[in-house]
Amino acid sequence: MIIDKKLKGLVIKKFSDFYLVEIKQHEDFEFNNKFLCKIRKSVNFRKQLVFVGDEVILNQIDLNTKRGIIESLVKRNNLLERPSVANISNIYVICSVEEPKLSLSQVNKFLIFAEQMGVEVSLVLTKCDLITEEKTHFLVDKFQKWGYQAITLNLNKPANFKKFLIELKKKKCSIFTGPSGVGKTTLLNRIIPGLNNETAPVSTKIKRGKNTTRNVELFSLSSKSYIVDTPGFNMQTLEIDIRKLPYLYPEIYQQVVNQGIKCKFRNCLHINDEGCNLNKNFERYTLYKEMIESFKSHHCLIQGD
Ligand SMILES: Nc1nc2c(ncn2[C@@H]2O[C@H](COP(=O)(O)OP(=O)(O)O)[C@@H](O)[C@H]2O)c(=O)[nH]1
Ligand SMILES: [Mg+2]
Ligand SMILES: [Zn+2]
Repeated sequence: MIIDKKLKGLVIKKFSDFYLVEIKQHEDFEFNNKFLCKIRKSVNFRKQLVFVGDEVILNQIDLNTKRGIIESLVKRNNLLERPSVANISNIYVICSVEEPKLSLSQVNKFLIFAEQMGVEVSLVLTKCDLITEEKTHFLVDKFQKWGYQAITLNLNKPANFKKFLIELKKKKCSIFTGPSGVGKTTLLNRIIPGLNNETAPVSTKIKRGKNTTRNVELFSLSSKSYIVDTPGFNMQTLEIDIRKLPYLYPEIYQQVVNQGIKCKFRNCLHINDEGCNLNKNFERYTLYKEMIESFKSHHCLIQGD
């Protein structure tokens, strides 16, 4: 039976020529809501332009063969590259407090990388079971000052994980990023029942490339929430307009945007004191300054996995 109606769906997985598209339960029909779809040949958008996370309009939905045809693409909000995922609403920067040791400069780079996507950014500290409660509080305090309410995960405190899961179920489409070995895959395996992706301690991790054949896939967490399973972000180049950099630091944009401080020069990078009215008395200022300097000489690389 073919439904003679256009319906909106979400691309949850992409194969070479096919797209797995999920349609939310529709009032008129009862059906398995995943359809294997191809793009209509005559349409004037090219097939490589549809990504996981994209909303598409389907036609000729066949309930027996679970096939459909993609008619058109709904305008997307954003597109993350390498891996390509559309319409992300939340980026969670995952870092471990130990094994591997927390590097503030690395956390900073991942946060900035996430912020430039223009979506909601959160920080998750894993492996808090490896440090004392005092140290955990110290870190939460530190990142609070950076502008982030860090979520702390601890193997001995399942309540923290439950709370995190409840939060994720309220977000439209979340993705994890962060250094290798911090526990991203372990977390995803707990969040998505039956996923069973391979995890490994840093010491035994094989260099990048191991997981790259795995496809990006969206998993539904609730009726309005998805999480992205990805083989990871590879080496990323932070290619950001240097003038935008100050706006990616909550400590700076709060002063500039909310408090309305004005410096003498428009596009002030807040590096020199002359005519600059930024209060530089915040912890991350040194990291900010270093990033500005490194942007002036070369692009700044961060290593994911
Ligand atoms: N102690 C401790 N170890 C963890 C925790 N989460 C993950 N691990 C371990 O950290 C290692 C790396 O985890 P993995 O999920 O592969 O990290 P990924 O590279 O970020 O995907 C594995 O050996 C995990 O068992 C945690 O909360 N506490
Ligand atoms: Mg992993
Ligand atoms: Zn300034």
